[in-house]
Amino acid sequence: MSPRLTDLRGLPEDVQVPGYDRTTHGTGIVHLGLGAFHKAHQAVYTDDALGAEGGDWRIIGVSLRSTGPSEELMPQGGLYTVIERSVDGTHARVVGALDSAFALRQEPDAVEAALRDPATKIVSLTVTEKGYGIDRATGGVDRRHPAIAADLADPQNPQGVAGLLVRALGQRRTDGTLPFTVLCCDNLPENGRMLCGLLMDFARQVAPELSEHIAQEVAFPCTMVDRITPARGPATLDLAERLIGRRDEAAIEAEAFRQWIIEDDFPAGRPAWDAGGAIFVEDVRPYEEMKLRMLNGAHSMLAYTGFLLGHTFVRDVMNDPDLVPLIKRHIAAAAGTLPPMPGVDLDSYARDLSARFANPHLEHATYQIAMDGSEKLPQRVWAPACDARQKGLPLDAFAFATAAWIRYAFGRTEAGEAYDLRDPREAALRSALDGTDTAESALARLADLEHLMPEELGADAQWLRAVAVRLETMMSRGMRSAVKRELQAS
Ligand code: CS2
Repeated sequence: MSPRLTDLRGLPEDVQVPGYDRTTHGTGIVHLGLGAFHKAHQAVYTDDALGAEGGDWRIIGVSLRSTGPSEELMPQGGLYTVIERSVDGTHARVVGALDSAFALRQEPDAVEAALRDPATKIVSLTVTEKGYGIDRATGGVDRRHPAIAADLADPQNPQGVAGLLVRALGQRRTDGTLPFTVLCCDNLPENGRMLCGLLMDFARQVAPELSEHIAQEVAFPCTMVDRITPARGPATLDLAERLIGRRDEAAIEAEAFRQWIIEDDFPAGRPAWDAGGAIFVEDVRPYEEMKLRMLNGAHSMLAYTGFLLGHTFVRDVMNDPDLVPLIKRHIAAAAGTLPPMPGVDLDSYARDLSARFANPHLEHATYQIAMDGSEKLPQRVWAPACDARQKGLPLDAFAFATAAWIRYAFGRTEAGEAYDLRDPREAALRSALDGTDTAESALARLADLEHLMPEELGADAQWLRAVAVRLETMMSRGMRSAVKRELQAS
């Protein structure tokens, strides 16, 4: 076995390495949610920014729950490899932007100190949609969320995002330190504004004077983030070893494409992320809707449909001639709900998406994307369905995606094999569907679940019929028949 990656000496020439001396740059960012996506996205942009313009912007990464990332990264001094994979080839890049990595559960004091440190100018987050504990109906905290409940009960020992950030912002205020900018990088609509509302509501309940401070003094720029980054497969570490000649326990794989659109609102400064290709705009919303509805919406649709047809990876779905036209139809239907976007060619964006999904080198599991549907479908499928309704556009694509998700939520393959939904509302979904044997009753029970589907859709007979007809075919004749029928009708 090769020696472990601990420094940059003697790496093969074709491996890209940081274009700056790591030891001369201090930290300026704390990142919460140290998963593969952060390592493939914001950390890479920061690496580019450090190479181009320097600055004290290295990152302290924090995992809120797991200990894996810090155990992998700390022995490597924060270094890790991103293996970029596209049809044009495979390219290894060692990223130097991470300074250190902590597991909150093991080192809460180090995390507290990092968030309180005047050097920290930005706190960025990728904790997934379900990580925040937001009540989508009110925009405030969801008291049933485990971390919210724990942090409301014991705000001095926070475990979740709201608890950590509100305590740190309070400490900084007491210390006379300017607040950090909070940069949400999850696939949520108006993610910065959403997080601001969440923190204000949490503060109202534990330290009311802070709520106004957060509203007035803390910046929450919204962002659109994009890079397809599958969960690491068993072959990733061996591939990294072949490419860099070292053992890298923290290596990840991602597509070559990446995009980051950010509202430029960083009162305490920011890295030159534009050096890595990030685009700064005044209003992220059109880009975020484009991505959530076209990319993520199609992803969810193909994940449920593909999983039930026995396709393990997205690339397998893209090799199924029945599914490709339906995926393209979904992408086009999503595009139809968007306002015109000057300077953006939605047709070419759509074509690129199909090519990205078909990337033969990525093992992106349909089961991974299928996770957390109750948190994803509202912005990916139901928001565009509502807009399509209002514009008098066809609802078929959204109804098909919704039916596929409900079929998936029964938790059994067509061969009768049980699987976990891996959804924060798994128990509620399962008990709603338990014993239902008709599509109408399944849909009616889900439409009755609080804070799930928009009321507007639940009350629309045409929509309910469009979903139920498709679900009925999926339940009685199977997914392949439902797909064929859809193809004939479209
Ligand atoms: C995917 C996203 O897992 C999912 O739900 O749709 O993670 C997707 O790969 C990224 O948003 C791409 O930027």
